[in-house]
Amino acid sequence: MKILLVNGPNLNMLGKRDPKQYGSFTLADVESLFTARAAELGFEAECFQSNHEGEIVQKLHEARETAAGIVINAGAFTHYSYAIRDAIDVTGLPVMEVHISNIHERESFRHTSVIRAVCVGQIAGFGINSYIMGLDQLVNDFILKKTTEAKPDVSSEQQDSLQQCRRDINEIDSQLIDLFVKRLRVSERVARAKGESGGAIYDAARENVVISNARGKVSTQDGDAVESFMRTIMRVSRERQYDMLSSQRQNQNATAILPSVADGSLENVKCVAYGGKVGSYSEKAARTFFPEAELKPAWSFADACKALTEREVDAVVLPLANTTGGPVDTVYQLLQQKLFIARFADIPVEHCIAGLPGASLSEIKVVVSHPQALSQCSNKIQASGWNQVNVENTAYAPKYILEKGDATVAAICSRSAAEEAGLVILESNACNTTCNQTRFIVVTRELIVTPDASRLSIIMQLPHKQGALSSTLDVFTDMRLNLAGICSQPVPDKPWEYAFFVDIDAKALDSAAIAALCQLSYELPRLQIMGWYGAANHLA
Ligand code: CA2
Repeated sequence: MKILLVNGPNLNMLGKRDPKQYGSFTLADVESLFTARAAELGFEAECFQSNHEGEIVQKLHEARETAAGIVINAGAFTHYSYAIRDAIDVTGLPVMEVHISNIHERESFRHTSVIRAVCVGQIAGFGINSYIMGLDQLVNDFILKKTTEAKPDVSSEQQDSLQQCRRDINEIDSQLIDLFVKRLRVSERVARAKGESGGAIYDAARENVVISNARGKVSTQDGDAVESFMRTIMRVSRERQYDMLSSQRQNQNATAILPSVADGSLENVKCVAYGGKVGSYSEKAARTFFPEAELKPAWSFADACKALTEREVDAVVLPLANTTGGPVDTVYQLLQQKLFIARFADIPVEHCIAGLPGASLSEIKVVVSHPQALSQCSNKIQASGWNQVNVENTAYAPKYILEKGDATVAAICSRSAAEEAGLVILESNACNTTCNQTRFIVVTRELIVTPDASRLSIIMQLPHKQGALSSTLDVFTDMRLNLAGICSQPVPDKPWEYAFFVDIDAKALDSAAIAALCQLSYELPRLQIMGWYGAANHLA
């Protein structure tokens, strides 16, 4: 089986002039390398070069009968010869377009290839290797695969028209891409103008006019598709504009509160509040975060936050979520005040069942704990048919048991809280899973961004309109940002309104994340930065 290599005008001059652009290898070098590689792949190469359009057209026609595929560097004909384009098309063979130089980085007339849509691919910019890469790709993906792949159950006529459809789509895509890039350039000019005048990037009224004009141009049947297309184009264009503005740190709302360098630290935290009492999981977490600090127990999570806002303590440690029980709703509610997350740690949690001395597991009728701990042990509770009593914190459960003095009532709490109260452990780990973990956070009054920050947490409130959540999430996708988590919580005092808590994987002051913040701060009714923080293993 033969592979034809076609080189177009002036390529016979390779190695004789212009080595900067085309290297110092000659056409003979190209042809012998190509022939050797084709032989390795099990094909015979036929090499052809001409400076004349008609001769190239003629050669392509002949290849219909003689070759299994073609690699072509059509030289400058690439950019304007419809005759060569049509000749490639009539071969019906897989044809790979190659170029020595990267035509997309050169003069603009070289950016267009009129043969691209009738070729299976284009490889440009790898010097003499473009020929080899093109050959490998052609053989492996379009000749060998085709012969080994089971033929789909469609007639050859259908195959032809499918191929034609694909070519048409390739051609249309390449026009769309050119136009879209042109549009992006104009958007950049708009951003520069708005940067100078301070004008808003998002202009809902203008976008609605664009949408209704677009709808007006097409039939009702295509209206929705055209609207979605235009909205996507406008969103991506806005993203480019916000990116430009945020990199100049101009004209921003949310990003104005961000420091320009991430050099914050928790070094000055001397006094820390936590919800619960000595022996609680929160105390253990607070100790993990701050081995040297003075720790102050508070009756509730809300009291701990009050101590922070009233400047009685420098930080608060709170449980945010659990791997079995999910989000700790009260903490999410508290975070909606202007408080910030400065660190997190995931701490394994094992709840035990503890009773009065002399109690036995088989006689227990009621268990007492925080609702989160009860839900983390729900399998055991349901299987045993126990009634449940809620208390404010797992660490308060032992006190409840002591005060009740009833051997049929047991606490679900940490081993240390049980032992401290003098209770006996009736069962060591009553959790539904053996890998139960709680995420604890350090909360501060100010935003502290440490250099090792890896997670950005925000609260967003969305407009009440169709597609609001998905188009907001698209901003993160477009900025190549990974969402580590999202959950919704009711907004206090606003019935049936919800705030979305979003965790984003982003290194401290990452520029894509800043651009996203800049954009969302303009486009959403509310955007609050909750923190840009790292894990607790290295406390700064
Ligand atoms: O980069 C390529 O391979 C090109 O196809 C080369 C063409 C050019 O018109 C295309 O835009 C890109 C030109 C080949 C000219 O070759 C010369 C070789 C040596 C000295 C002068 C020209």
